[in-house]
Amino acid sequence: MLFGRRKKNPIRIADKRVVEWRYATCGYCSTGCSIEVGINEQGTPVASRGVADADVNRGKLCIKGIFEHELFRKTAGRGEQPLLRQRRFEPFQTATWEQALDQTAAEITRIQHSYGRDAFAIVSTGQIMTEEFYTLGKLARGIIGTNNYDGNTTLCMASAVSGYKRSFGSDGPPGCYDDFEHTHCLLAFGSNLPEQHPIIFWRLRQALEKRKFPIIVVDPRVTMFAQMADIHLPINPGTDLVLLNSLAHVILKEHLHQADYIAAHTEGFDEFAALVAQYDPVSASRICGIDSDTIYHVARTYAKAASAMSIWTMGINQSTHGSDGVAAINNLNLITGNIGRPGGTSLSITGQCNAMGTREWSSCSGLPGYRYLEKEKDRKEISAFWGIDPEFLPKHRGMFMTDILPAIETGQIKGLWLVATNPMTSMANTPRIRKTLEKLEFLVVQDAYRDVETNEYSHVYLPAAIWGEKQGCFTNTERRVNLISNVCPPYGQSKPDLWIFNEMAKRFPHRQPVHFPDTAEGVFEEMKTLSKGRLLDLTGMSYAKLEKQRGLQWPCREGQDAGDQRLYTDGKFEHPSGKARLLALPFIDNNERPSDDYPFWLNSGRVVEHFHTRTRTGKVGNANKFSPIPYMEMNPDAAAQLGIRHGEYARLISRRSDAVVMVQLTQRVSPVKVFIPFHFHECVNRLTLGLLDPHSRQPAYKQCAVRIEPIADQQAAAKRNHAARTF
Ligand SMILES: Nc1nc2c(c(=O)[nH]1)N[C@H]1C(S)=C(S)[C@@H](COP(=O)(O)OP(=O)(O)OC[C@H]3O[C@@H](n4cnc5c(=O)[nH]c(N)nc54)[C@H](O)[C@@H]3O)O[C@H]1N2
Ligand SMILES: Nc1nc2c(c(=O)[nH]1)N[C@H]1C(S)=C(S)[C@@H](COP(=O)(O)OP(=O)(O)OC[C@H]3O[C@@H](n4cnc5c(=O)[nH]c(N)nc54)[C@H](O)[C@@H]3O)O[C@H]1N2
Ligand code: SF4
Ligand SMILES: [Mo]
Repeated sequence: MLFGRRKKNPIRIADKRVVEWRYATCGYCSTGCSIEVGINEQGTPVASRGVADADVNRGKLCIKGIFEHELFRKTAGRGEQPLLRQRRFEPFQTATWEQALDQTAAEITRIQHSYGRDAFAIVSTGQIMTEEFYTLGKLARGIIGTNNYDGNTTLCMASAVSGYKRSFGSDGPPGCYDDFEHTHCLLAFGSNLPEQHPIIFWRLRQALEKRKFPIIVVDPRVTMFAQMADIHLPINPGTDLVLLNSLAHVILKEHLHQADYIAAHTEGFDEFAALVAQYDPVSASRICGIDSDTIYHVARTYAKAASAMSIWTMGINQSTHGSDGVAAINNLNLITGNIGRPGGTSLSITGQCNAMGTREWSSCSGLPGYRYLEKEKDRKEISAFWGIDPEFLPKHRGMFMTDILPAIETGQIKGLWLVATNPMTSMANTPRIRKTLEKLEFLVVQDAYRDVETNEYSHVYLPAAIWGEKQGCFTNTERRVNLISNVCPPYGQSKPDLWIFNEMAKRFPHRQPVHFPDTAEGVFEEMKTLSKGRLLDLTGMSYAKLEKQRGLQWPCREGQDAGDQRLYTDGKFEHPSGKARLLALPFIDNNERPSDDYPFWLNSGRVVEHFHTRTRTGKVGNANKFSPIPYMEMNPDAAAQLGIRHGEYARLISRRSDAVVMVQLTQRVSPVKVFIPFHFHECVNRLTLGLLDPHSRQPAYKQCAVRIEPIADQQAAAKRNHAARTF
């Protein structure tokens, strides 16, 4: 008997006539997949493939990576040449690079002279190369000299950075993907790994195929990850800290903690134990919505596992107690002795392709190489190395991105330079951001795409080259430094960000004579020198070695063949005492909550096919076609009560503003919650409040209250939506 089709119809892969494959690293998420872009005889990028011998992705790519070569050909909306205008909203005039850079430098100088050095702010990103971050940091701190310099990583990784610093004395995720191969229990908080980090998820699946271990997913929504988990904890929004304190409560009460590890390697135990004593599972369950039996079960499973690891992403970081949530995850791993061991770790899954590079080298929150502005020794070291007056450096970090925008509102900041970030779409409360940007005397937008919404408010637009059009490194979630090497030339007259920063530095000759290497490799060598002997030692790396070994994890010291897989393996931490800190973290309930007028919890996040504000995936047909318009996940019972049907448009109203979305009915969300992907302009962020975490200043994008109304005129809503969304 014959099963299946008699005649197989093998998939034919079109011959793209590739003559050369060029090595790079994917420019979307922080997984850090090694990619090769195929070039045809005409020099056009025509295909992408995963690199088989790269440890991260082992030949695989996700849907975004596999179509990445299309970015070099789909040039709709790309910036071809610099643009200038005297007044915002007037038509732009094309300009030469000279004119655009001169104009920008003149405005920076004017604003600083009139209002003080800190009245000009700079906000960068997690999406340029580490060499570019380092150079921008040198320019911002050493030449322009503004303390109001930060990155969009405040929207993304700030809570992880802050939590790691508070617990371990330094930033730096201590684990790696190989931990999946060794762990006996994985606990994931607010992370939808299969969609947001598909290849890290694939690594996890591979480990699970060899050896079964429990997967526990904490997420208010039934995500793809929750669906494959052994245990799903549908937590009440914004209450992870309560659950974490309660897990610790059970572990201490039942003596499941590692007393020897705690005594040898931590401090603060007594205060911590006294605090978690108040979080018995019955009381905790009333706040976090997870029943007490399940809390006991998870606590015992985690603590009794031979090794256990926690991962988390935005469900923790984007919260009013994001930093505390991170520190509480670190607490859990410290009391169970799960730090720096194979399969035992506290691993922040990072976000953007180079979210790590900005944390390490950008000088946004401090000085390069995890140095602090607050430490005199660090200021002296860097000022001597750059050749600047140490007094020129501020003694404390300045404003975070989320404080810079309100400071424009109050007139404290008059000029802004945005590098590779699109706050008009990505910041909470769009109507407020709109009014804020209108107040600026001068805005310069440096972005690969001129159609990026924020550019509507700029005076100068500087067109940047995208990742494959330049050279440099990204650091991924497991601290692996990966190389990208000039896959093709920059589009039009666009220029690598490194070139733009170097050219800008030349326009402040009267300030301080600082050396700026011309090439990315020259900058990398400078960073290596500064990294020597530090936690993030790079001295054992070179560009050639990075390509040959498909990335290297830091620390990688001189003479080392490969980098260290894990941090803190000896139980020594970066606090002056050498110990990690167990922190007592009381829960404060300060979120906006559903009420009679606004009865739904609004949650927001991502889908696999899109990246952020869609400047890129919105133009790639094979990504955009899956969700070309904004939509909302809504529970069928809640929709029925309001008379809303699947596929219809509905209006959401929050205390900030309103938005119209198409309704997708699904059991993924409970009747009191809705979820909207944040990729669309004038959509979910018109509604969000974005209360800030007190330590990290990261916005709580995932919790606010809305009301939902059906729309009578469906045709008008569809027309409006279609017109507004298609590129
Ligand atoms: N396809 C794709 N991949 C991406 C990106 C992209 O835009 N598209 N962006 C990259 C970037 S920069 C980032 S930061 C990462 C983000 O990666 P993730 O954090 O995994 O993605 P999100 O969808 O933002 O949020 C994850 C989950 O948090 C849950 N959540 C909401 N509130 C809570 C809560 O109170 N507690 C808990 N425990 N969970 C909660 C949401 O329901 C959601 O499922 O993805 C990276 N990868
Ligand atoms: N409601 C809600 N809002 C959110 C989130 C959420 O979960 N919910 N998540 C937040 C998070 S985690 C993040 S990371 C932010 C992301 O928010 P943004 O950083 O504002 O979003 P992107 O679309 O990634 O913007 C990056 C820009 O850089 C440009 N670009 C790409 N490569 C280059 C380059 O090499 N050089 C230059 N100069 N430009 C380049 C792109 O065209 C794009 O315009 O959004 C945040 N906003
Ligand atoms: S998992 Fe992330 S890094 Fe890998 S191909 Fe997909 S988007 Fe790129
Ligand atoms: Mo992010």
